[in-house]
Amino acid sequence: MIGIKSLLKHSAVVAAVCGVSFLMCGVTSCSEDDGAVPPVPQPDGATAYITRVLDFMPAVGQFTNTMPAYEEGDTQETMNEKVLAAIGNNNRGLISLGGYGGYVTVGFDHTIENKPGLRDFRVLGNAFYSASNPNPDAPVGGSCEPGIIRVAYDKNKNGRPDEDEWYEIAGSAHEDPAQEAWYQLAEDSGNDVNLYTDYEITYYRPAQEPETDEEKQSYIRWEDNRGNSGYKAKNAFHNQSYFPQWFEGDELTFRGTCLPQNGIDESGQGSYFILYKFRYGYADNETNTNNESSIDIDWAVDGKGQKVYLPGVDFVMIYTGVNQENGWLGECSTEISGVEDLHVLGEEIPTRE
Ligand SMILES: [Ca+2]
Ligand SMILES: [Ca+2]
Ligand SMILES: [Ca+2]
Repeated sequence: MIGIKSLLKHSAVVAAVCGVSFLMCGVTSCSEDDGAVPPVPQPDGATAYITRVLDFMPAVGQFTNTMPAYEEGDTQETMNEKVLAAIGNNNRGLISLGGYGGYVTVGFDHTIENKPGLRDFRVLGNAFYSASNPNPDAPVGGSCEPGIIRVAYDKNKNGRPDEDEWYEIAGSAHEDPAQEAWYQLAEDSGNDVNLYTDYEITYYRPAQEPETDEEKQSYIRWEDNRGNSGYKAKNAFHNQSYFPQWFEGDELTFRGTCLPQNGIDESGQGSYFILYKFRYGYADNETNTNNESSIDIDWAVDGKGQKVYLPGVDFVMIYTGVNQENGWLGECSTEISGVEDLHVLGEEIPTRE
C-alpha cells in the first residue's frame, strides 16, 4: 500500500484543511488520582487490535470517499463499519484521514494498560523513508504525515469517551518544534514552523462538483482562525468528491493542535517533496517496525499541557496534524492501518529517557 499511496498522491491541491468539530483536549487533570488507581486487569482472550470504530470523519482530501469507499446510501454508521473492516482485528487495510483535522476514533475489547516505564500501544500507518533525497545532508524523511493522538480512559465506565476523558499525547513538537532536525531547513524554505494549540479550520461544502479547470481550482473554500483562507482544488488524478459525502452539514469544522509544516520541495522545482520525520509521539510518522511508532500513555497531557496520569486507555483518536499542501503530492494526510496493544502482544518497548 505504501508504494501505491506514493504513486497515487498527485498534483497540486491548493489549500488547506477542514472539519467537523471534534472534542477539545480534556482540561480536567486526573493527576490527583496518582497512585490511587490499581492496575487494570486484562481479561483472558483480549485481542490486541481495534474492535470498535466509534467515529470517522476525514477532512477534505484526494482520498476522501475512497479510503474507505463511500457508496450511495452510506451513513456515518456504515462508514464506521467500513473503517472497522479495514483497520480492525489486525486486518491491516488502510484508511485516509484527509487533510488537517480529519479523524478516526477507535476502541478495544479491554483497557490498554499503562505499564510504568513502557510504551503501551502502537499506531500503524504507511510512513516510509525516502531512499533518494536530492539533499544529501538532510535528516530522515520521506512520507511522514503525522497524526496527533488523543487517548481516553473510560473513567465513569459508561462505555463511551466523554468530553472530559480525552487527553492528547504530547509528541516531540508539542515539547519543542525547534528540536526537530529539519526545523531550520523548513523555516528557510518558507514553511510555517510554529505549533498552534488552538487551531481551527472550516471547509465549506461545494455547491457542485467542478467541471472546468477554473472550477477545479476554486473547488472547496476553507478558512482558519488565523486569518488564512483559500480554496482546495480538485486534481487531475482523483475525480470523486473530496467532501465527505455522508456528512450532511454545509460546514465542516475541525479544532485541535496544528503541527509545524514538515514538507519540503528538495528538488527546488516541484518534483521531489520530502516530508520529514518528527522525533516521536505521532501516528503515520515512523515506519511501523520502528519503536517510535509506539506510544507511552504517560505522554498524555491535559488542555494546559500538563502531564496527567491515566491507568490505561479505552479509546484512541487520531487526527491529521499538519496543514500543508505538497505540490503534486497533494495534502499532508495521515493514513492509519491499525492500533495494537503492545502488552497483549507481549512486546516490551521501553519509554523514552
Ligand atoms: Ca506506559
Ligand atoms: Ca466514559
Ligand atoms: Ca501516510
